[in-house]
Amino acid sequence: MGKIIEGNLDAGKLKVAIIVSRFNELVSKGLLGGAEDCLKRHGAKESNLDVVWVPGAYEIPLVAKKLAKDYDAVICLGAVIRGATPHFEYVAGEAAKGIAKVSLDSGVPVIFGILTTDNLEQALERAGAKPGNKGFAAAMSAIELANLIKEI
Ligand code: INI
Repeated sequence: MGKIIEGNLDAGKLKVAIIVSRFNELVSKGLLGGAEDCLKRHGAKESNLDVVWVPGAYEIPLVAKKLAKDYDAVICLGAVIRGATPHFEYVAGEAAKGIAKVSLDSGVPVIFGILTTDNLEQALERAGAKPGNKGFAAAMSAIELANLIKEI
């Protein structure tokens, strides 16, 4: 049998950037708290964690592209809430496409931690109001992927 390759969950040597959207800031702050909690509990050094605020989810890919040059992983956090506007489809779609493109182009894990929900209540539930903070989950993926990429 060949090798089994896995990324470990030790963040001790990782330099991580977290991009956070100010739009729906209450939700974003919950996601950010979850991501920071996860990284620190997995050994990340505070001096190796940088947080970058952007106006909205639409702006995240451009900033991720810049940051991917200098970090082991980039975590993208925000919330796009459907409401009654078609804006939702454009903002969420472009954010998702842009993040995937930056990750593939750079070879750096760029993690999609952007909630797409029908309403604010659902977004808050996933940002710490109920168990299962998606910011924490995004940070777990970042740690595992960054270490996996180093292994391969
Ligand atoms: N940005 C978000 O992060 N979430 C949203 O729900 C949202 N909505 O609904 O419009 C949103 N719009 C702003 C967008 O991300 C840009 O900041 C703006 O269009 C300027 O480019």
